[in-house]
Amino acid sequence: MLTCRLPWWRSSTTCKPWQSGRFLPGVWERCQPLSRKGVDRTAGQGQQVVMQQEQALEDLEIPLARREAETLFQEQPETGNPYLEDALLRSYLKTHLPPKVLEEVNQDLERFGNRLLTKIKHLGWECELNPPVFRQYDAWGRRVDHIVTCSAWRRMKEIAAEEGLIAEAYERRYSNWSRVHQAVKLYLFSSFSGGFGCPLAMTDGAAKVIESLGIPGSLKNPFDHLTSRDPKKFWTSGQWMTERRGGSDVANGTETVARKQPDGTYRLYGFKWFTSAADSDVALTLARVADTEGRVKQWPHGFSNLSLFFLKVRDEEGKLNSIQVQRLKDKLGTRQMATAELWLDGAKAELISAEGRGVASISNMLNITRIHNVIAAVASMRRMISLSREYACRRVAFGKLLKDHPLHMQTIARMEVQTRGAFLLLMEIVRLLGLAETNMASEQDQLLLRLLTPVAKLYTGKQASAVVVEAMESFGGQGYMEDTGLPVIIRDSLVLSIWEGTTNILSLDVLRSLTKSQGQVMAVFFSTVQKKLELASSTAKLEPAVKQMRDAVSGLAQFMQAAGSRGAETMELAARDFSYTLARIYAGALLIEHAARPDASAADISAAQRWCNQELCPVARALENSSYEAKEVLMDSALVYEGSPACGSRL
Ligand code: UCC
Repeated sequence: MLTCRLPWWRSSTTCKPWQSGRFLPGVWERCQPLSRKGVDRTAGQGQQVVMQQEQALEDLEIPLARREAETLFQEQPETGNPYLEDALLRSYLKTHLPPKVLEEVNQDLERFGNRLLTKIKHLGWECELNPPVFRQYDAWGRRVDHIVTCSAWRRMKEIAAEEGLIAEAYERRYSNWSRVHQAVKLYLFSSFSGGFGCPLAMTDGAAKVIESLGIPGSLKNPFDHLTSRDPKKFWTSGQWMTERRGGSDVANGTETVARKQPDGTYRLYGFKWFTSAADSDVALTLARVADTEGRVKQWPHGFSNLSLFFLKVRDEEGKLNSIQVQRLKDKLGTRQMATAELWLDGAKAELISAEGRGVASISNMLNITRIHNVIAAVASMRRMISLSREYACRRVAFGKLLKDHPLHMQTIARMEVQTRGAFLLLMEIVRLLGLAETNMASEQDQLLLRLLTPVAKLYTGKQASAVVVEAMESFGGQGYMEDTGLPVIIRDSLVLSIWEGTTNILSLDVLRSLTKSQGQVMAVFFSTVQKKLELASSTAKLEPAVKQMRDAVSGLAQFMQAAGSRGAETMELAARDFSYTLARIYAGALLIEHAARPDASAADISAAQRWCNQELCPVARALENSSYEAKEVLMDSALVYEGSPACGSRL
C-alpha cells in the first residue's frame, strides 16, 4: 500500500486524499490550502493552472508502481532575447544615446541578443560541462604542460572577435558612446559566455594599458591582435599579479625578479600563484628588476620596486616561453576557465612601465577589469531575475502561479530594485570612461570615474552574491540542482567580491582616491548628486525619495567633517561603511534621475522610491554608534576571539 506523502499540515483527518492507495476525486479540491477565488489571472494562465492540476489528479489516480513514466514535470523557465526583455537597459539607451547611434546600436543588440539565445547559450553550457584539463606529459613522457580547452571555449574566443567585444571600445566608431555599446554587449554576453568574460576583461585591460602608453612601436602588433575583429588574429591577455605571498598586498608579495638581457629584453624568474585564463596568448605581469648580480634594486619612497612587463606565453612554434604550468586551480566556480600556477623560469618579457612604477601602471588594467567585474555582477543579477520571473509565470503552488503570490513577487521586486541601482551605476561609470577616452571628460568627470570605479566594484560584488542566492531560493529545490544551470551562476558570482580586489581592499582604494585628489573626488561627488536631485525636485512623486537623499547627503557631509578631525585610523575603520554609503547615495541619485524623465514608467518611480527607503548613509549611523572608537576596535577583537586559543590570551 502506498502511503500518503502529504505534509503534516495537510494530512489531518479532514484532508486525506489517499485511501488504500487510491485517490478519491473531490476530496483534493476541498483540501486546497489557499482559496483560488479572486485571483487575477489571464485566461491562458488560468487554463495552464487547471491543466497542471488535472494532470496531477490523473497521475494520482494511477498507483505509483504502475505509472510508466512520470508526466508531471516542473516547468523549465525559458527566457527570450535578453536585450528585448531588459526594460531598464532599453530605456537607458533610449534616454542617453544620440538618435543615430541608438538606431544602429539597437539593431546590433537585438541581433546579438538572438545570437546569444540561439547559439552562444549552448556553447556556454558546453564550456561548463567540459572544463579545461591539464596534460603535463605526453604519451612518451615528454613534458608538454598543455592546458586542453574544449571546442566551445575556443569558439567563444572567435565569437568575441566577430562581435568586436574588445574592438568596439578601441575603434570608437560611436565616439564617447562606444564604451557604453561595448559594455552593454559584454553585459548581455556575460551570463551566456561560459566564463569567457574573464579573459575578455584582462584583454581589455591589457589593451588599455598599451593604449595609455601611447602604443609604443614594440606593442603595436600585440595591440592590433588584442583589439582585432578577426577571429584568426584575435589574442587574449592574462594579468598575472598574484604570487604565493598573497594577491592584495602586491607590492610586498611579489617575489618574481626580472634580469636584463644584453638585447634590452628581460628574463622573468618567479612563481605566479593565480593566473586566470592561463590559456591566453599574452600577459601583463609584475616583477622586481634585478641588477647583473641578481640583486633587486631599491627605489626611493613612492616607488614600489615593481615594474610592469609584457610577455608572450608561447613562441612562434607554440612552445611555452620558459614557463612551466605547475597545476590548475580547483575552484568553487569559474570552472570553465583555466586558472593555473605558473613557474616563470626565464620567461622572455618586455619592460613596459618606468622602472619601479609597475603598480601605478597596472592600475590602468585593474580599473578596466574592475569595471568588467561590475558588468558580470549586474549581468548575473539580471539573469537570475529573468529566470525567476519567468518561472513564476509557469510554476503553480498552492493552487496558483507563483507570480500570483504577492509575497513571492515582493521578494523578486526587492531584487529588481537592487539590480536597477547596480545597472545604473555600471552605465554611469562606462559613460564616464567613454568621455575620458575621447578627451571629452571634464576634470570632474575624471575624478568621479576614479572614485566610482572601486565603489561600484565592491558594492555590486556584494549585491550579486546576495541577489543570486535569494533568486536561487525562488526556484525551491530546483535552484539547488546542478543540471538546471542555476548553481553555476551562483558559484561564478561568488568570486566577484574577491578577485580584482576584495571588498576591504577596494574600500581602501576608495580612500586612496580621496587622498590622491586631496578630497576633490568628494567635492565632485556631492555636487553631482545635488544636481541630479535638483533636476528631480519638481517631480511630486519623487519628493519623499529626494528628501531621504538630501538627509543622507547631509549625514555623509557631517561624517566627513567629524572624521576629518579624527585622523586616518577612523577613516580606515569606516572605509567599508563609507564606500557602501557612496554607492547607495550615488545609485539613489541615478535612479531618481532616471525616474524624473518625462516618459518614466511607474516602475522607474517605484524603484527610486524603494531604493531610497533603505539606509542610505550607514557610515553616519555607525559613527553615531561609536563603531569607530578605540574601545570598539578592542571589542571587535574580543568578540572575534572569545573562546579561541589562537590569540585570545594576547588580547
Ligand atoms: O588577477 C586577478 C584575476 C584575474 C581575473 C580577471 C577577471 C576580471 C573580472 C571579470 C568578470 C567576468 S585577481 C588579482 C587582482 N589583484 C588586485 O586587484 C590587487 C589588489 N590590491 C590592490 O589593489 C592594492 O591596493 C595595490 C596593489 C594597488 C596596493 O599597492 P601599493 O603599491 O601599496 O599601492 P600605492 O602605493 O597606494 O599605489 C601605487 C600607485 C599610486 O600612484 P602614485 O605613485 O602616482 O601616487 C596610486 O595612486 O598606484 C596608484 N594606484 C592607482 N591609480 C593604485 N591603485 C590605483 C587605482 N585603482 N587607480 C589609479
